Amino acid sequence: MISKAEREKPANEISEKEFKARSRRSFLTLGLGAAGSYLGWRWLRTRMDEDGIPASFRRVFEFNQAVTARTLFSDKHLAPRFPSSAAQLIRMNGDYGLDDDVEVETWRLQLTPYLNLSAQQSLRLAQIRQLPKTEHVTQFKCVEGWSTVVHWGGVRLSDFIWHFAPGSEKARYVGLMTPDEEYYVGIDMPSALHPQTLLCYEMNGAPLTGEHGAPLRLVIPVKYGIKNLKRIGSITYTDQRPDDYWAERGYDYYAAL
Ligand SMILES: Nc1nc2c(c(=O)[nH]1)N[C@H]1C(S)=C(S)[C@@H](COP(=O)(O)O)O[C@H]1N2
Ligand SMILES: [Mo]
Repeated sequence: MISKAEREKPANEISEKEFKARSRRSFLTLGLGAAGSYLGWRWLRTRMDEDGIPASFRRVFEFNQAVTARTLFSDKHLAPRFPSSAAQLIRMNGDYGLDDDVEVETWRLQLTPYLNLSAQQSLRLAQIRQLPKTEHVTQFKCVEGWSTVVHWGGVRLSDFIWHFAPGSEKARYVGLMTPDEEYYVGIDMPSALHPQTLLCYEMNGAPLTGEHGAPLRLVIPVKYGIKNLKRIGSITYTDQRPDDYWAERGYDYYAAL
């Protein structure tokens, strides 16, 4: 379970300055180590890659970056965060469940709490937006082999649960579906409660567009794109493993990164 302090800690991106300082520090540490050996240096010199950085050096640097990402950036296994200047436009991929036009005014999120601990609810976007806004800049990865750094804004799914369906965090799964039920995903509760798991209404500082899942989409950086359901119509808390569109077609149910 995530502590109160952890929940309230902002998931915002680190500043660009800090990001650069961290990279510089790890680079310098490695640089000193490499300089220690003249023979090593000679060997490195013979293996420059296209940027003039020795290939073996780069490999160590990249490995070091990955370790840095895990140890410094992530107390609780946070996905690596990037400066907002690294955010890019993401391609549109996958349009199951996006056929109908959906207006923010008429759209409602149908919420079915765990074991009916509280009543079913039909929520407007304005109600959801009242929860604390959370942003992060993270890498979005599709199983097809591409990735994009995106700046997301919305509310934490954990905040949403505690506010609208307290007790539902005891369920084993969260099931999400598009309004027309054409696309659907199942998320294990630990991943749903992860501090970077968001119900998003903003992308790169602008309101989410229709093709990217307006009015509200799931962004879950600990999982592949297939789990990041666009245009949520319903959320259900349950112990039965919810149906999952791509799991039914042979993909791993958890699609964890
Ligand atoms: N409703 C819906 N959500 C979806 C999909 C889809 O087909 N329909 N495709 C998924 C896949 S495979 C990916 S990679 C991402 C792509 O999100 P994007 O279009 O914002 O880049 O959306 C995910 N969510
Ligand atoms: Mo994808």
